[in-house]
Amino acid sequence: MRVGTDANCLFCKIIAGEVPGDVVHRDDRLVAFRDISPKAPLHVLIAPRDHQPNAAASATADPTIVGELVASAAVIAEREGYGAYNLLFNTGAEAGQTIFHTHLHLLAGGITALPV
Ligand code: IU
Repeated sequence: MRVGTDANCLFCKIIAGEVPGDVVHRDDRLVAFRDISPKAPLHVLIAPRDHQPNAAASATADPTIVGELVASAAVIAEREGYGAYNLLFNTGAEAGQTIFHTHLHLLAGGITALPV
């Protein structure tokens, strides 16, 4: 599958390593990095390399990718020492989405505020 990027997208730049990010996992399909403004002791964003504006668009473009994000969240949470966690996709500006590159919020250890 051809991986699309958007030259104006911050998360595309973090994924490409052009902008620094606290990356906790990267592979050929996705990149995971710590949220710059964490809302829980563990707050990681897991983003597909392929630029799509939200999770629904990613699921349409690449039907397996959303499952891969969720599976990656489980691995990262366990590695960070958390057996329980919350997952969230904000979709649409009215729902609090601010970065229009698909990302799954992984939160664990006690949410202090919703990441919206
Ligand atoms: P949202 O679902 O689009 O609202 O989430 C965007 C997240 O990206 C939000 O939690 C920000 O704190 C986070 N973030 C980041 O980790 N690094 C950045 O440089 C910027 C935003 I700008």
